Amino acid sequence: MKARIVLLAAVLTIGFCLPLQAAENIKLGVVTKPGSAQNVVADKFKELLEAKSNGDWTVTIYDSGVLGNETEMLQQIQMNTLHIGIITGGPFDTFTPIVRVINYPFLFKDNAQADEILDGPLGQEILDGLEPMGFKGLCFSENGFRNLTNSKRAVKTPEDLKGLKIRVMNSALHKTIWRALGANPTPMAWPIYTELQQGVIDGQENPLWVMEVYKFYEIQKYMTMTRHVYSPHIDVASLKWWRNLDAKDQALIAECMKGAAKFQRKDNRDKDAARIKLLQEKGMQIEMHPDVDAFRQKVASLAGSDMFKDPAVHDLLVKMLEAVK
Ligand code: EAX
Repeated sequence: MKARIVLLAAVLTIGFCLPLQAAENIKLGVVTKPGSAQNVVADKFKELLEAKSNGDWTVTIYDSGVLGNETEMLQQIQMNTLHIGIITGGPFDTFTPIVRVINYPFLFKDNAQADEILDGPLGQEILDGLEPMGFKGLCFSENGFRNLTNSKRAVKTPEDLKGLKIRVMNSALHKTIWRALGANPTPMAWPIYTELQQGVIDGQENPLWVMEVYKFYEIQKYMTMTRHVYSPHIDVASLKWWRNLDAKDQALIAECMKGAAKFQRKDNRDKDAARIKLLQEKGMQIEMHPDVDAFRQKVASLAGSDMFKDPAVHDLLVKMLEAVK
């Protein structure tokens, strides 16, 4: 009898000590709702990882801000209560000024250049630069080139921005950009439909998909194709969590996230032409050819400003500006 109890205890102990056989679950957060750029990345990542791991990994997506705004999700990732986030570049600004280098205005000429730089060594430097803050940067997917919308008037030159209250992301750089352009910037977390509807703010800036998915055409009459900032998502994992994974799992997760990012960037770009048509049909008045040079001149001295006073960040910006020439 005693021997049997000892045997049972031994079996139970071994059972509890063995590595988990059941699927491991990844908790992934996005602030946006289904159909959004971030959600396309999240859905594709889930599909790829669950298929390639033969079910050893499962992914649960928490979307529509159920975990809080993007700043709050980044804090959860730092604490490892959230494993992965697909987070817009802007809100990283409050964690580290290094991301200002990729949110720099009028940086990339086009999509191809954004891909080349962000998938190359400079992009990797930015991802590595997130580690001291507790983030494992996996790769970049995209929100896309940002454009201005507002409810008050057609905007073609920076002069037209005077007095307009424009919502910006929680990013000191974005606020500085819009102040330099002559608008009245108000930082605010996502989502912002109610604030636009109630007139707390006159306008906002985001890529085309946002105007469609969030139905901004209902409450924003004017759009200007400023393409002032190329806005990546940074796809990040909790560094604490990441360091406890074995190398094989790390490689698989990184590969699936890169695959998802690649898929999503193409998907987003393929849909842009149809979006412009749809937004026009919905009644938006779109300024296709604003005076981009005038906008560019207003922010030309930004590289020498306080935003880039950290020498390491400034050096990286100089390298970046050289690379995009
Ligand atoms: O994707 O806060 C913002 O303006 C972001 O672009 C938001 O995540 C929508």
